[in-house]
Amino acid sequence: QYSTAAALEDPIKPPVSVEYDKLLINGQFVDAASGKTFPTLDPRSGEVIAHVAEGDAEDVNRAVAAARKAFDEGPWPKMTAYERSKIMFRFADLVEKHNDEIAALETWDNGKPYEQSAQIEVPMFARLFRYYGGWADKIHGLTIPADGPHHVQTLHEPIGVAGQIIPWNFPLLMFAWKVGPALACGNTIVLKTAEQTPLSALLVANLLHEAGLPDGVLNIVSGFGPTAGAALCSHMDVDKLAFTGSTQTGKIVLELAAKSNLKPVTLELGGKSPFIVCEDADVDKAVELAHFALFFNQGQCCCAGSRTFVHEKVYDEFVEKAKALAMKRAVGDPFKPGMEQGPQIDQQQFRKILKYINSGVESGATLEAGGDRFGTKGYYVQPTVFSNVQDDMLIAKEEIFGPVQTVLKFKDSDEVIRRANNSPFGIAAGVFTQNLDTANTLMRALRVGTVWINCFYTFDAAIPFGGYKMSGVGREKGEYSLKNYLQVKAVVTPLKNPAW
Ligand code: TXE
Repeated sequence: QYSTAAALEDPIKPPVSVEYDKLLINGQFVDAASGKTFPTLDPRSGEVIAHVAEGDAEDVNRAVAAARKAFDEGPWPKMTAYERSKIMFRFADLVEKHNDEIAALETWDNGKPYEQSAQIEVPMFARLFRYYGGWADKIHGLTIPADGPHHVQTLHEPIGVAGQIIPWNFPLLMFAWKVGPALACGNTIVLKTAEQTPLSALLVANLLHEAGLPDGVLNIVSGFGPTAGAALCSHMDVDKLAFTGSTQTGKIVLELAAKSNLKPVTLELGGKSPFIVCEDADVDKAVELAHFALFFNQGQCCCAGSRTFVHEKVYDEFVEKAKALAMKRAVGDPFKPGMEQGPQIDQQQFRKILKYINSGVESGATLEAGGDRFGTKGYYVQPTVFSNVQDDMLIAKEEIFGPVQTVLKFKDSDEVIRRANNSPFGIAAGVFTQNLDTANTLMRALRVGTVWINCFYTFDAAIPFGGYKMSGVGREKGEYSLKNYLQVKAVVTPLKNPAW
């Protein structure tokens, strides 16, 4: 079954080297004030890729001061919107020019297949910056016909210094989702990357400066959550926070914002998304899409279709085919062509996933495929499928964030709606059906931020994304994301001659 595992003993040498390993403050790459560094590890082997400057509260203070100055004194927020958009377009061009280098660094630090980085994520990153660059000169307020002899208008102004904290599952795309709209609206930024994946952000930030970004507009503090992250959340001079990560940490972020200066917070958190296969489904296609919905990116997606609900009429056939497909999945060194799955991000996540697999077995679910680590080196996990999963099992309730598919059986629409919605999360759902009425019913009944019907992970820059319930607050991407980074100022002037 997993015959290539032996090849993992000798990881392929990545076609890139690490050039940027310091903090980015006021346009300069600098050491941490403490002089400390931390290792970032290769998930294929656990070996050190580089030692990166480790920012803490003092570095956050320096970075926020630089961002504050760049906001208050300009030129960024005061530049013409067209000038800002041109810099963002130029940046997208540079990203495309350096596509393979950026992709290789992303894969080395994160473990995702190189082909995924090079053919999907880096191009999508450039697309996101073009999308937001296109918005920069289309952001404007309204004139409002209020009662009384007044001229009323709104100004849409940048909110100020944005603090942004991102995770490790999509280091580049999370950078684009956060930095793109903030720049388009004229804000300045302090970004804290995830401690597992600090490298690609520093590389692209250098290109952003090459494209003409003024010093101090984007500052990057690599480091850990409870030190650098918490300092950013508590900072009195940060005007807005955007966070992507676990629900547990999201609560801390919100609390720190409330306890300091009540800065507004957008959160994009965990999930346990239903993927619903209806009785009329073409089973072969449903199996393929459900597989993609769960296993893509090593299962490390907040909106992974991690509760696969299958109608009883097609359940047995679905399970057999889902098992066969999982066992065929190409797992291996992410730099090897044709690989679909690389290692998990780190030892902590690797152990967490294996623990959930054990819990699935212990709670009586049927292990159809996988169930163990893959090979003996690094953080690879076998593509795993459980059938006969019940709603009250931990593997059906909690976010596993790994390549573990849990298949549950249902009888009718009302039942599956009730069970799908019976979760504290509400980030996304997949629906697989040929029946328009079923699709219409489910899309309205599901309490989630995105419903993909007969598709999954369609992530166009223009489509808003975010969670209901404990999956988050606010929306990213699309036009909706702009309002996270704007203040609305109402301006009222009396009219001397109300007749005109
Ligand atoms: O998340 P954390 P972790 C889920 C997934 C995963 C679990 C734990 O289930 O298994 O979370 O992952 C920063 N103040 N998701 O531990 O801790 C941290 O440094 C401020 C879902 O990696 O939330 C990193 O930059 N910041 C998810 C970021 O928060 C703090 C993506 C995310 O880390 C902090 C990742 C603090 N006190 C994990 N503590 C998604 N929604 O896509 C940590 N951080």
